[in-house]
Order: sequence, then structure tokens, then C-alpha cells
Amino acid sequence: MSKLDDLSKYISRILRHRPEDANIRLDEHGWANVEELLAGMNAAGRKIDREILEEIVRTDKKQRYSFNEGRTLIRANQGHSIPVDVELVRQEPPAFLYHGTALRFLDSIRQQGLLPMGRLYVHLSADVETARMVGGRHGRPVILKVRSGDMHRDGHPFFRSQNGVWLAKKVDAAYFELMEESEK
Ligand code: HQG
Repeated sequence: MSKLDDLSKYISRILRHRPEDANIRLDEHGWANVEELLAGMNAAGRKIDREILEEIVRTDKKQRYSFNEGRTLIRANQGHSIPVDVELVRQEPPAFLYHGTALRFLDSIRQQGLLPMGRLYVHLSADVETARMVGGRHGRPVILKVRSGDMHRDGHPFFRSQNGVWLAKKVDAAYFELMEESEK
């Protein structure tokens, strides 16, 4: 992993899950003060300055972070476990969305539906390839095809984060099926 990737991983942990590790606080919309973040990271032994932070935000492959207009504040676009309101916009989803998970979770998911688990939302992808990569983080990947259009028509809200991730509060088992190898 490159040095920037390594720093980015750390920043996503601070901005989504554990701001206290860098001795900072997020406001109710998930914003951290940039100067405080830089100072907190350096104090925690993660050497970083504003230039490096700006490069990480600009080059991050998943566009995980945003600055405010004056670049005094920074937040993660999605993926939080702490309850912040990142002002997600409710949006009509495409007919189908995909969720990659691991084979070992499948029984539980079939029983309970897809739940946010440690995060605020269930994360869904517009394409199979992304879902496969997300699932592969947890083990042998399997892909669920979600009837998001039907869910939307039935009144279940969908949100799309700043960086294009689709989010839902929950997906009942009636709305997804396992994709067979030949369909992927
Ligand atoms: C599973 C990464 C048992 C769910 C990715 C998943 C994504 C259940 C795991 C983003 C379940 C949670 C999020 C149930 C769901 N029983 N297991 N009822 N319902 N699960 O990491 O979607 O690189 O919190 O299938 O790219 O894997 O960090 O969610 O396997 O966009 O920016 O519980 O994180 O982005 O795992 O990944 P996660 P996720 P970043």
C-alpha cells in the first residue's frame, strides 16, 4: 500500500468511525476542522500537512472525502458508523442495484435481510464489478441483485452519496436474489 493510501485509510477511520483517535470532534453534519485534523494526526504520529491532505482528497479513487467551499472543513462522503447527517439527497434508484457480500454471511442475510450492521446504511453499487470488489473484502464474494426500482415504488427511500454510492436503511429479503455465476 502506498503512503498516501495508508494515510487515506487512517483518515477514513477518523472521519467515519473514530474521531477521538486524532483527538478531534465532528459536527452534526460530519465536518471536521482541517487544522485540527492535521494537528491531531501529527500528534498521533501520522505525518501530514495541508498539501498532502489536498492531494489525498483529489486523488482518492473512491472520492471518499469532501472539503467545504472555504477548505476549512473536511468530511467523509459516506460510510459512517457514528450518527452524523451528511445531508444525503433522496433519489430515485435504477431498477436494479447490487450488493457484494461474503458467502459466509448469506444465511443470516436471507433470514434478516440486508442490514447496515456497523454503519448507518446498507451500501449498494450500480454495477456488478464494484459489488464483487466490496464483497471480496470479507471473503469469498457473492453478489445480490436488489430490485431497487420495486423498493422505491413501495416507498423505501434511497440516497446517493456525493461519491456515487447508493444507500438504503435496510433491504428485505423479498427484494433481492443471489446472482448465479452465469449472470455476472
Ligand atoms: C453484511 C467500502 C449478516 C454485509 C466498500 C457486509 C463499501 C450482514 C457486512 C463500503 C447482514 C458489513 C461498505 C445480515 C449485511 N447478517 N451480515 N443480516 N446484512 N451484512 O464493511 O457493504 O473502501 O460495513 O453484506 O467499498 O461491505 O471503506 O459494509 O458484508 O462501499 O470507502 O455485513 O465500504 O468502502 O460490512 O462496505 P461493511 P460493505 P471504503
